[in-house]
Amino acid sequence: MRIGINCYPTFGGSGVVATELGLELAKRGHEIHFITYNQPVRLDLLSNKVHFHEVKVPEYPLFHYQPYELALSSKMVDMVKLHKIEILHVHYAIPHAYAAFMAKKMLEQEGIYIPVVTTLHGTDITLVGSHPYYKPAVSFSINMSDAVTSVSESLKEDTFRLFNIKKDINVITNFIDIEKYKHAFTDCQRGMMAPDNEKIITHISNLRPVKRILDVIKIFYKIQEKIPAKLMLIGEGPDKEAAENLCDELGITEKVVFFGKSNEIDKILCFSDLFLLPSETESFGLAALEAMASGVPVISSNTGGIPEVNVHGITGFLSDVGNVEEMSANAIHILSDSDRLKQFKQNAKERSYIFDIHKIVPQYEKLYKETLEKS
Ligand code: GMT
Repeated sequence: MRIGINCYPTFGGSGVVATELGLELAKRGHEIHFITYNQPVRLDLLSNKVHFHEVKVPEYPLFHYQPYELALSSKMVDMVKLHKIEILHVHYAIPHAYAAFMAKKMLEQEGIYIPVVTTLHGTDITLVGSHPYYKPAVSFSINMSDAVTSVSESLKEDTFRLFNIKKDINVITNFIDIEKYKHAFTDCQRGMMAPDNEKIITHISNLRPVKRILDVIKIFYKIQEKIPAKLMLIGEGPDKEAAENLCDELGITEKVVFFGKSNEIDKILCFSDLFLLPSETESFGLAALEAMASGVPVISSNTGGIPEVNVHGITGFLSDVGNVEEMSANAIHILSDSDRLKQFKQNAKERSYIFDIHKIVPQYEKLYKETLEKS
């Protein structure tokens, strides 16, 4: 199949999932066309099967807001015609599903039919999409998609609860390439990060309010009171400064490393003992899955789709959002006994296998085929 993929080309989970999906589909013989405003961060391999088409938005002083959707839908039209793309798969409804619908309508005028698959990722539904200013357009573009997928059961339920959706929603979970995480802990050069007696706690996110970074710091503060530990924070975002200030206030600045954005999270996860994800809401929690695939247990909130990934008492522990006391007690429980820690690490790794890329990507292929057959 010739498949057009549109996503945010950034470090966020939806862009990562879209990119990894495209690369795997290419390995399986499909021709993939990424249509995005930058080359996606994890797209390091262009080939005769993987193409990147940049959406350019010319600046014009008249516009207070530059019309990105217009440029995107025009680029979709041009690329579908030029490369004979058969199906468009857009990740994150806003504004991609809307732009794809416009492209589809423009192409129809020229006698070309292109089905659109929309994958809902989370905040496009729960935080941003359900805002009254966007809701009618988001509802409309989901209903107009030829097929809709969500990354968890929880997100599917949220979508039906928050929008008037008349379409079926297929749950196709996020995934990871298990092969990439197959390394022994001894390869990790852990000693560069911390002495043997210190535990390494990790958090990876875009440091936005929804991630509750201050809870991450508070949980870590309580852990390090009982167990020698370091905190590795990976990512950039608006709450970074508040996190730095809290570390300073609590006197733990020397124990916290702010890494910034990284393309090598598997290397950082490799020497981690515990992952923290106390988010306010999370449709899936790809970062938690990536941690688990590296054999890192997860202390998380029990919100959204996280319980579909992290299993309470097996791969980590789940608590109510904001329950920092319980989260730190659970973290200390795991970290304080080396046999217990070993068992949780093993459980986390084993659990991640059910989300292996080779099990999930065929579900998208099947959906594309069915959608094309219906059209
Ligand atoms: O978490 C974010 O703020 C980024 C966002 C995105 O669109 O990249 O992540 C969402 O999609 C990921 C991939 O499907 C999910 O793993 C995240 O749970 C989801 N984030 C939220 O729901 C907050």
